[in-house]
Amino acid sequence: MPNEALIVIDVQNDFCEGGALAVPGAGAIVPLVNRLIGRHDHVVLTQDWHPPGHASFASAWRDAQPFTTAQFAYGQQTLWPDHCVQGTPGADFHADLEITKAQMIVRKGFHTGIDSYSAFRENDRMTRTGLDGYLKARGFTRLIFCGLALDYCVAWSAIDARQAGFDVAVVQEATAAIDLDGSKKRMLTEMRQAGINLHATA
Ligand code: VGL
Ligand code: ZN
Repeated sequence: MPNEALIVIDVQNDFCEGGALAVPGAGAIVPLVNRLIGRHDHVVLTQDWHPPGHASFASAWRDAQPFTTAQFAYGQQTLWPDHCVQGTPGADFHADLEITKAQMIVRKGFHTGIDSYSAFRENDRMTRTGLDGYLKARGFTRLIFCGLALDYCVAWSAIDARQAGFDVAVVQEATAAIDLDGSKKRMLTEMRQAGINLHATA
């Protein structure tokens, strides 16, 4: 469909088995994501792309452990293990991901003091990545999401896409969740409430 784009979120080594922030079941979605890429004319990829010492890394804080939270200028923020550091193998796309067809690659999380789960707006909820302008300029009205992680970057991106006025579907089978403190159930509910179509299968 000419007005539809597939957005593949953060299918990077650090989120896959053996990576610094491995999401359970991540590797298994790659063939399904590739099948979706094969079926779409317009494909956008996103890449989590943090500088060393990024504020979302627990290691950047004194005595902090990953998977706890800290108070940032913009609010409560989860602290993560160091992951997807710019230019490192962990930040590369999964070796089997079919990236050739991608028309656009959006990098996010590069401001040292601000995390960015969403591909549209950083976690301060104010700094914009420019993706909605790009998609609207290209005439897309319907976005299909897949990738990692369902309950963080996929969910936040999909919800922001709805707020930007797009029709939105998430192909749940082609995602995997971190599920930290009930985040999977919570974000599935939030996505449904936002009017996002949650497809079970690819
Ligand atoms: C992500 C946590 C930290 C994601 C990125 O891609 O879902 N989650 N950075
Ligand atoms: Zn990150």
